[in-house]
Amino acid sequence: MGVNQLMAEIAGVGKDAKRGGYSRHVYDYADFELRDWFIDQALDTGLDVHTDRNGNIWAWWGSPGAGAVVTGSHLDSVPGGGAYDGPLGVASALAAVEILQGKGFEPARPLAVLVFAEEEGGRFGVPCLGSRLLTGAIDPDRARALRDADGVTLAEAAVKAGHDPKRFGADPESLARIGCFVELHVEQGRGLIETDSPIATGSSIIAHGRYRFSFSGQGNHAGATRLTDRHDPMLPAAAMIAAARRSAAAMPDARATVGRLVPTPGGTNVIASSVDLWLDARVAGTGRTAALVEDITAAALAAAEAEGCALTVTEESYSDDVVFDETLRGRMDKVLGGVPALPTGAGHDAGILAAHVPSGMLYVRNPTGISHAPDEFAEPADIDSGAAGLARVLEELAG
Ligand code: HGY
Ligand code: MN
Ligand code: MN
Repeated sequence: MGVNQLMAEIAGVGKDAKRGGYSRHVYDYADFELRDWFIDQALDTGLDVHTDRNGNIWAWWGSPGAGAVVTGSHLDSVPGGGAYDGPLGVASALAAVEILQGKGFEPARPLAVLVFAEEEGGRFGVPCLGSRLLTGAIDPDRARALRDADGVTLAEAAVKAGHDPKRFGADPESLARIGCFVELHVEQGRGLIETDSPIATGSSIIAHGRYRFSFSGQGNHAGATRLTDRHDPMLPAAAMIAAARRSAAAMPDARATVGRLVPTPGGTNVIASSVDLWLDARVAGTGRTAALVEDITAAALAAAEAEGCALTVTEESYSDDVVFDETLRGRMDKVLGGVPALPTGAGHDAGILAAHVPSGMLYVRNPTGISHAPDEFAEPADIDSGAAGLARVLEELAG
């Protein structure tokens, strides 16, 4: 089945009527539906499927073995996300295998399609959770205890999904099978709009981290409490958001975002007792993300003190700069015919794997340049070019 048909099959799964776009999170109903869809498609394509101890799904063409050429991405989304971020890489991987099977290609080495769990961290807050667990980049006890917005732990959600969370953790045997990893992904910026190429390879990913800022003050009555008697955590929270933009603007090509803010108790006529907000900070260069966060934290602390509030800052995840394997990218380039090589500010499982195995990315043009929002888009013709390009890359690597 062609990649556009595969994408059409899942277009209705996990639609978010309230936010728009899609909300598909690990071990929720949409995830179950997408996992079942992927497994059915993979079995129809003659692949052998198994789910590893960390909830990542492997679909093998040939028996699992060392030196495997692995491709894939993720099926989960951010809240209210687009249709392509993640699923396009999975559908393109399935379509690329079918293209190769259709031309009678026989891989000379094992080949697998891999679907990672919870790449966005949309439910449990840590991005690339499945690939971090696989590679040992996160402590399994910490992972098991991660809680979603309803207080459900990853361990509880995994049990409900039929997995055994006691098995979470580094999986050196599975990791050792990967000879190289290539992830196809919708482009999440304007990099390909300014060129006339429908596809590109990935050159690098800038460092990025997530930090939880918790301001606490004194809950109180919105009408009966004079301004002079207040310790309102919303004030330093607002100051921190403005400081994030100010600090990032002062640092070349830095990015700082607060997209999630949760006041407690959250009443219209109530002065909040505490406010949690999450900073997404990204800038290339060793130590520069830390410097950016320090700058923002200093301003947040000063604002908290001025309002008689307290502040704690917790780093929830961090990924260093990634430069994708030059040799692998050269081999991709050879068969793709000199397409652009794009740096990106978006994190990927390929970025986590890059510390362990030669990894690369193949981007498909997004004419809107918008991602993590319902407007994310890719033209069907460019999507076909992506799957065809991925098939050529897999043929080159597994031939
Ligand atoms: O947030 C990111 O960069 C990726 O989409 N997980
Ligand atoms: Mn994403
Ligand atoms: Mn993604």
